[in-house]
Order: sequence, then C-alpha cells, then structure tokens
Amino acid sequence: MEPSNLIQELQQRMPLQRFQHVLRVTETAKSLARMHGESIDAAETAALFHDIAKFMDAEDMRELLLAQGVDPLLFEFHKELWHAPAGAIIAFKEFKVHDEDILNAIRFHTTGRAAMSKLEMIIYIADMIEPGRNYPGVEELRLSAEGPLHQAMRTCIIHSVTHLIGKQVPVYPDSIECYNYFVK
Ligand code: DGI
Ligand code: FE
Ligand code: FE
Repeated sequence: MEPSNLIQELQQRMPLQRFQHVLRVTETAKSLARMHGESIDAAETAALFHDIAKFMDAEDMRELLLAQGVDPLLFEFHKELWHAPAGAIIAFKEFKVHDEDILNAIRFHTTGRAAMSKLEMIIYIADMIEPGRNYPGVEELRLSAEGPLHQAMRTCIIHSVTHLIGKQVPVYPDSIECYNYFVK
C-alpha cells in the first residue's frame, strides 16, 4: 500500500484525536530509532499501525482474536488490552505486514513483555512519551528516553505497573514479566 493510502486508511479507522496521537508516536518512534540505530522504516510502520484496532467493536475484536488462537486469558482482562494483539492481526491480514518484529512491537505495545526487542521498546516508550502525553511523571520518562533504551524501558514499565497497582486493577502477566525482567 502506498504511504499516502495507508495514512488515509488509518485516519478512517479512528477519530482525529487518536490519529494525531498515532502521528506523534510515529515521529517519536522514528527519532528513538535514529538515536539507537534501529530501522527508521520499521519504527514508522509499527508506530503507524500500533493503535489501528483501538476503535474496533469489542465483539468483533474478540472474534478476531479467538479465530487467531490467542491465549484466552486475555479475555479475563480489560478490553483495553485487546487492541494491541488485534492490531497485529489486522496489520498482518489486511495490510500484509509480515515482519515479525514489527508485528510484535504492535502486539506488545500495551503490556510490554520480558526480553523485548529494540523495536518493541521503542514503540512502547514512544507511546508513553509522545509530546501529547501530559500525565504526572511523563517528564521523568521523557528524560530517561534520552539515555540507554533498556534504562528508559525500565523507567516506563515501573511507571506503568505502579500506576495500575495504584488503581488496584488487574495487571496482565506480560506486564509483570516485563517489570521483573527490567528491574532485575
Ligand atoms: O492505546 P493507548 O491509549 O495509546 O495506550 P496503550 O495501548 O498503552 O493503552 C493504555 C491503557 O491500557 C491504559 O488504560 C492502561 C491499560 N493497561 C496497560 N497495561 C495493562 C493495562 N490495563 C490492565 N488492566 N492491565 C495491564 O497490564
Ligand atoms: Fe494502544
Ligand atoms: Fe497509542
């Protein structure tokens, strides 16, 4: 698909505010890729697709995920987690994105996981620090993103898991495993 067609397609699948978030994540991810010697094209593709399923109907999403054989544990957790693996499936099936690292960066962008690739960390961090984010503590995360990628990822996952625990909501095992991996 031509880049301009992809942009149009993405725009049609989400409200303007979300689309603008996607564009800011893309710029942030490209800049992190440049800093850390990762493919800028891969960062761009993963970032553009990362939230493609964010506004998909929850039941359609459940069907898609079930048909694809994802771990049914996912359905016991908040729907908010579903759009990441659903996005990877859509990128693969509808947009012929077949690069496993790009697909994993989309798939794990919400929970993170242990032993993330460079690209996975870049997308996770870019999603948290894009210039439109303004939650308490984001400045510290932006600062950490100027240093080594592992350190930045460590800071980000500590922030996320601490935030979830503060809200007393269930934490998906991939997030816990990510936290354990990066604090060790
Ligand atoms: O899609 P975005 O809003 O850009 O960001 P995201 O994909 O990181 O989604 C963030 C949401 O997902 C936020 O509401 C927190 C939630 N979340 C992330 N990890 C977990 C989680 N929610 C639960 N219950 N458990 C998790 O492990
Ligand atoms: Fe997301
Ligand atoms: Fe996002």
